Amino acid sequence: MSDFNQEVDMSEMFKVPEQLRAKAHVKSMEEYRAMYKASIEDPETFWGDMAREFHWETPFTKVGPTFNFDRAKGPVHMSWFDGGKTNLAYNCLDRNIEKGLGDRMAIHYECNDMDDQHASFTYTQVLELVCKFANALKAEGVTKGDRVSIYLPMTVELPAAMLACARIGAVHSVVFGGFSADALAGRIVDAQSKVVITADGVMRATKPVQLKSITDKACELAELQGFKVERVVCVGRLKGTPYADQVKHDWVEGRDVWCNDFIGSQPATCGVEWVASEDPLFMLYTSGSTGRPKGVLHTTAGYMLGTFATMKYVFDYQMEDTFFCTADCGWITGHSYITYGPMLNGATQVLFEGVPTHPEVDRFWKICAKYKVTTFYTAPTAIRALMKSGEEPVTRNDLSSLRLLGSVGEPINPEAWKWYHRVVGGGRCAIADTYWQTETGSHLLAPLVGAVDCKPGSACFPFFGVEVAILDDKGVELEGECSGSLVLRRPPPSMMRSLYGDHQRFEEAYFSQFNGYYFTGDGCKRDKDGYYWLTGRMDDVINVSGHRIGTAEVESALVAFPNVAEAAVVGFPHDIKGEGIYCYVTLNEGEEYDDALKPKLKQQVREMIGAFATPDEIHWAPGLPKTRSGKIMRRVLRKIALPDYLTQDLGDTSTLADPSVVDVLKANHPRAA
Ligand code: 6R9
Repeated sequence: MSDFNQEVDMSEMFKVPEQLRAKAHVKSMEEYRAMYKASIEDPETFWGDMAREFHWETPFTKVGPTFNFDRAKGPVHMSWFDGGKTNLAYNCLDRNIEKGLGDRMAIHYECNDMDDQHASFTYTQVLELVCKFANALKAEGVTKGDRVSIYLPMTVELPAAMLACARIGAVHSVVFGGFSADALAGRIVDAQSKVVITADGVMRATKPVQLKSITDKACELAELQGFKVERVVCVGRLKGTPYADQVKHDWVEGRDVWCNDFIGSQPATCGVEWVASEDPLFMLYTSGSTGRPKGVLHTTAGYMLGTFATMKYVFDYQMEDTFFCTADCGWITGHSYITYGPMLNGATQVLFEGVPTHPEVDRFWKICAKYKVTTFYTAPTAIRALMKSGEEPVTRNDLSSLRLLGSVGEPINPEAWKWYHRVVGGGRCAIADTYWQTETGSHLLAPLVGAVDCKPGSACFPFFGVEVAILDDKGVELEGECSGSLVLRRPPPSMMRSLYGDHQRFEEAYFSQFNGYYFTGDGCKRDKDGYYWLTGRMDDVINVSGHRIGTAEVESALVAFPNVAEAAVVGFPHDIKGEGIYCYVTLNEGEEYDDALKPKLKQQVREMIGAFATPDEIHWAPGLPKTRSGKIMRRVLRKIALPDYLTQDLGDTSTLADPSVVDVLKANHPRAA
């Protein structure tokens, strides 16, 4: 076992690398503190001045934040930069080109296969592609406020399609390419997207992903739910390549169009739809503790400032940098630190289509060496997986260009932090552990690498404009060294504004736990030096390889299987993935508990959610531990899911309706076999 979830040494400190401090935007703790103070006490100047670096078609009249987090005082709302009109795509592209960056590399596209046709795109070339896309969408009748679903692999068309939507004021809803037809259908129907942009397929390592055929199925499922997709735009990613025959899909005349035909004859310039600061930019579904995924809604100007500022200060972005974020644009990290944050800064970045282990376990490092990457951003799960292959795959590549390493998605265990620092960073790079959420749009906690000495495993301090507090169970703010629920007192600029089409659910999901605060769902400690340490989710959300999965979603996929009566899902510590998915399953009366069923149940979850949500373990549970009022006692289930379940203290089980179910669960434990 790694030291994940174990007690960590909260005093171990890594000093700011001096060569980094010399050039950094923020060079000392005093400077960080002064800027932080200004960002909270004088947002009008701090954020207003920063915002004026962008183009505003109509200047804002107030910086903000204007907000109410207290439901007792009326509906929860928040806004920034009221009165202003701007456009994200314009600020990412046209504005940089006007500044003379037109010939600068925006995107180095690195394909799945090493010998494929990698390509690089300048800012001017990205703008042309975006304009063609935008014109084609307009010709299709897509206008301001319409939703467009995007289900694409990591090719340049993905950020381009997002920016095209932004350019015309349409709202993009990107669905990660690992989601199943069911999941995609649900998201299309919820967003009411008449246009879906997909690809024929893509190779992930040596396996094809059937994106178009999954989209076809999703459209059928949507139609069964009463919603008709009118246009499917298909990027011919594998068309004409040696892999073309690996993908199989239908072609619906009148609905389907190849992307080349869709955008081919469109002009390479396109006017801009100026949108209000608070007009929606995108929605992105994420898992919560209950019910179906939530369509997190982000708006324009605040999101622009949040992603711009964190890219600049947390990654200490400098003109000569080359940035490589390994996330997929289907997750928030790809939205904020591929499509928007880097482009707003005029950065050069790598867009990687493949996986870290193809053709060999050193692919990330090969890419870093090839493009002389300076700033590398990945998830702890990837670091832990690559650690298993030892140091040689890293050290055989020239990684001397690296200066900053980022981490995101889950707590990074100190062991992985130190390996990342020593082996990948050669002991000379800064590490930025960035804590944030789909809901917050950009970093909440992170060290500013030129100013903050780091403690391995801590996300350090709040970013500018982020006012955090730690509350006890009663909702009282704790001072100094403490442990409790992490909340926000006020909205940073890039905070989500609502859940798409369901403001009441938004209030209940995030503002009902503690009056007057936004609840992150995470537990957090603050040590004696004021450093913040995330301790994991406090709700029924599990974090598998940095992917958020609601236990309720996996449960409803399982009970959709004909023989299943009931299911209860919990997380358990997993060496590589951080957490694994552990499912207790009760079959219908009279059904036989046959292990041959287990793979079928796992398949059911893959089909209803996606492969990344495949259960690790299925535990037959003829009975579940329930209280007399019928509530499943999850804390007992979490303990029985541990490898050392036999010696675990299950705590007080006297309120169980039938305490004997616990013995039955121990007796047929899958780990005992
Ligand atoms: C960006 C992203 C958000 C949840 C969040 C928390 C966990 C993310 C973390 C972290 C500890 C970090 N999380 N980063 N926990 N340290 N550096 O991952 O968004 O997919 O919405 O997940 O992930 O539990 O609440 P999202």
